[in-house]
Amino acid sequence: MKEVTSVQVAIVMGSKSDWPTMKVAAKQLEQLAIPYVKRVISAHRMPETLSTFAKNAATAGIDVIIAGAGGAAHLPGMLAANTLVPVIGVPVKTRTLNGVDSLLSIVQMPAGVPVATMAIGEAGAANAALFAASILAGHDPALLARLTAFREAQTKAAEESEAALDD
Ligand code: RP5
Repeated sequence: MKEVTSVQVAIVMGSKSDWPTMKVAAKQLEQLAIPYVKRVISAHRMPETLSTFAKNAATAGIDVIIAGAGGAAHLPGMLAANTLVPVIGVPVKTRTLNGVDSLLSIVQMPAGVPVATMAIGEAGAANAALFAASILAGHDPALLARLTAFREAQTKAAEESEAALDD
């Protein structure tokens, strides 16, 4: 079994302005006790840094990359182009086009370079963390137990929510 390293997930965002969205992924990882690093790496403003980061990700012990970007959101795709570490893309909601631009930029990858694209915004960020957890849980029984408990608690909360409905 693979040794669990100190950092398993990298949360990468194109701008500091993406952090309110990507923080949701960070909090979800923390809830599941998954170690992560967070980085601001702009595909357009920092192309050399992007390339170096992605090429070194696997040897740095990163098992999954969560990449959030908005607008012409090339970050997840360009990370995926430079590494075999799985990349999960989060389309950040934009002021002008509500994140549909981000979604289409991230999801429409050419065959051969996959990005697992989540929903726009905070739901996508939360699910990116949970998707990363599912990937990692295949080799980590303790994480699998935490993820199972998360799902069970979620189901229980949904079932109990019915009792709080107004007349
Ligand atoms: C993208 O451009 C970033 O991911 C961000 O969502 C968007 C706007 O960036 P800022 O102008 O706020 O830095 O690269």
